[in-house]
Amino acid sequence: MASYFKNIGPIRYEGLSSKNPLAFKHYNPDERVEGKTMKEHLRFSVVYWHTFRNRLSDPFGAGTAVRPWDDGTESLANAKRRVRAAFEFMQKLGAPFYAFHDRDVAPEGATLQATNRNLDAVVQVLKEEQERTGIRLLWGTACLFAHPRYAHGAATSCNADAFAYAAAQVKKAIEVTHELGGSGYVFWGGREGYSTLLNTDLKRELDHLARFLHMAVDHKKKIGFKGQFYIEPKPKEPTKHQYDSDAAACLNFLRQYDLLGDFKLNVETNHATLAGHTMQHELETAIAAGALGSIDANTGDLLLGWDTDQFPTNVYLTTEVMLSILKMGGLTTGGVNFDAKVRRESFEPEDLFHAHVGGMDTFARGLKIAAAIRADGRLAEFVRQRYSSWDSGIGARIEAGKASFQDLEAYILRKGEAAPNASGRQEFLENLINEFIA
Ligand code: XLS
Ligand code: NI
Ligand code: NI
Repeated sequence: MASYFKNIGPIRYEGLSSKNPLAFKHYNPDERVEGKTMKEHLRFSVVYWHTFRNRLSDPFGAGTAVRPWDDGTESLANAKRRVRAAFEFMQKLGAPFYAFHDRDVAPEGATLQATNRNLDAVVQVLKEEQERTGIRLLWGTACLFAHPRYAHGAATSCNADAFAYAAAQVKKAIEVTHELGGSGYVFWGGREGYSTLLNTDLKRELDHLARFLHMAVDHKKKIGFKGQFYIEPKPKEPTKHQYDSDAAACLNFLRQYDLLGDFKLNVETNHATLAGHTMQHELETAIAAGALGSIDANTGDLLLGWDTDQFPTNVYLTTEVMLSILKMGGLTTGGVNFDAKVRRESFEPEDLFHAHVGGMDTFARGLKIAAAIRADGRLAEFVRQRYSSWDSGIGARIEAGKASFQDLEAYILRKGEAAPNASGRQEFLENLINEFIA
């Protein structure tokens, strides 16, 4: 079989003393943390779109990516060769999962039939490569934002035909995800939003989106697909406002339209930033609703106001993420999916390895640090203590629903003044975290 990364061997764990840039210093797949291996905890996933389709262009200049296996054409032969290159890359990296959009893997044809035939042909190659390598599909999705027919949106388009086309496309994308044994399917509403409310019937569009998702759930059941459905929140870009603007907005939408039982959230770091939140805020919001499913692991640049999708390198960030995920009890169907791209200046194939090795090591460090913080116990104990007034007495009665406003008035009249507050000790806690990061 042809090799597309001849100069690069399998990436191995060499530990902290290694100076080999293409080795893991922290990610040791078989090392156990809190009773599971790192591989089981982190469930790393490579995204097809940024890693194998992104030419690294920007609004000011052409693509710079050097990808010797890709002849730049939309031919089926090129698409199939790309699959081989992708699986060689993922196997050498040791990533157990990948994710794709339908249009990332196979070219569009002149008709939907022709497009679906192309997709089926490439899916056969994906299947072969999955079997050969043991790499699995974390989730599939449909690209409902690139084609001009979706200019006004897909499930929220003013044009019913665009909605119908999107439904046909998603039907097929769910079917191929099922065929490939995917553990999930993502809905990211790239153009499900508006540019101006002057031309937008917001209520009608939201109703349509809900109708679309209900049809997706029906189809999922019909074909027996057991994977998890996710919604991926993002506030803007490409639209001015997207309906799935953040975790809270998604949860409200899902609850309002009776979809919460069938969806979880796929939370992305850079989207949290664009929404004016921290990743930790988004994760905790999803977890509080029992709805965190998976994460798109990347990071933005605070000086650039768009979705720069950089690889995560900040250990503080990954520590916070892993603290939340461990507290939740770990990922099940989801994973740590690197929805991230190398910079335009990092155009060589080797850069794809550096980027992923760095992201994986940063998450492995975050995992180990979070586990150490949990084993130490002081952070959790502080939070437990902080809420101890709710464990007995009046607090316990309120929590149990056994107190009315009248009871609480009588209680305070009897007592005179509330018990004094204790310090929140934010700085102490920040220092505590740094003790483990150092
Ligand atoms: C774009 C989104 C997208 C989804 C998949 O900003 O992150 O890549 O993850 O459609
Ligand atoms: Ni994403
Ligand atoms: Ni994104």
